[in-house]
Amino acid sequence: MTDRDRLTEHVLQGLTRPQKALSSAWFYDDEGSRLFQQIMALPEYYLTRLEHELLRSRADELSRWIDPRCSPIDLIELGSGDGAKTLSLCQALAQREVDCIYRPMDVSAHALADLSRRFDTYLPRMAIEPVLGDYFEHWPQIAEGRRQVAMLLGSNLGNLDEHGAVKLLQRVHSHLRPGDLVLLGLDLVKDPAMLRAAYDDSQGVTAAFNLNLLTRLNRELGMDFDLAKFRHYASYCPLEHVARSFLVSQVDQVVNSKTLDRGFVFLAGETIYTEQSQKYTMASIEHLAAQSGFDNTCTLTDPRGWYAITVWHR
Ligand code: AVI
Repeated sequence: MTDRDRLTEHVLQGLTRPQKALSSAWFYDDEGSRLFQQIMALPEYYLTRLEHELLRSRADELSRWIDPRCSPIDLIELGSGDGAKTLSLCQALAQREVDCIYRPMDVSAHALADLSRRFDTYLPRMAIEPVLGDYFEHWPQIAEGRRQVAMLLGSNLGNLDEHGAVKLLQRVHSHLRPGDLVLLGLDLVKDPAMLRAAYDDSQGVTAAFNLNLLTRLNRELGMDFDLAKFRHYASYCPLEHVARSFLVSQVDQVVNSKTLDRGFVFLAGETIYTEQSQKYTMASIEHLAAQSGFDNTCTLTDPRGWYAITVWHR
C-alpha cells in the first residue's frame, strides 16, 4: 500500500466518523516539518530546550547509565530528525570511549542528510548507520554480543494514545534482549495554562502547523478545504493530562475531494480532532514501563520538574 493509499483510507475513515479525526502522523510533509522546526524555537514551546539542556547537562550521568561497562552498544534512535539533540549524548559516549554505533531512524532523507553533516563536523569519529524508514515498521539488524539502547526523544510517544504507546513500546521490547535499554524523553504534567500555551503560541505557528494538514489534503487528495473557514483550537485537560488540538469549522460547509469523488459535510463549530500530546507523572512513567514489560531504571528531570528523561531496562 502506498502512502497516498493509506492517506486516502485514513481521510475516508476519519472524516466520516461522528467525531471527525485525522492523525497528527500526517502533519509532517515538507512544510509541516519546516513549521515544526519553528515550533521548537518558540518561547512557549519549552519542551525542546529543556530536553536539549537535560541531554547536555546530564550527558555524563546518562552515559554511565547507558553503559556502565563500556561494552559495545548500538544506539538506535527512533525518529532522530537532524540529530541535533543527540549529539551531546553521543559526544559523552565518545569521551568515555564507548564502542558505539549510532543508528538514527527517520522517514525524512533530508533530516538524515543534515544529521550526517552535523556528525561529520562535530563528531567525525562516531560510527553512524542511518536507517531511512518508519520506526513503526523497520528495525535495524544488530550483531550478537552488542547491547541495544533504543531512544525515543521529544515526547514523541505522547502523540500516541495509551494503547498505541504501549503497542510501540512492546514492539521495541520484542526487538531488545535482556539487559538492553530504552531511553525516553517525556514532557511532564505542569501548570495547565503553560501546557495550553505550548500548543497555542502567540505567533500562530502551531495554528499554521495544524492547518497545514488541510493544505496537504488539498494537494494530495484533490480536496477543496478553504483554510480561512477553519480555526486552530488547543485545549489541555488536567484530568487526563492530555493536550489536544482541533480544527474547528467556522461555518456550515461541504468540502469535496476529487480523489475520493465525494463531499464531507461540516457544521459550524464542528471539530476535527488532529493531535493529542500526553503529559506524564513519575507514577504514569512507572506504569507505562510496567505495562510494556520494562523496569524503570532511572528518571532524570530538570530542576523545576517540567521534563523527564527516563531510562528503562529490558
Ligand atoms: C512531535 N510532538 C512531540 C509535538 C508535541 O509536542 O506533541 C508536536 C507538536 N504539536 C504541536 N506542537 C508540537
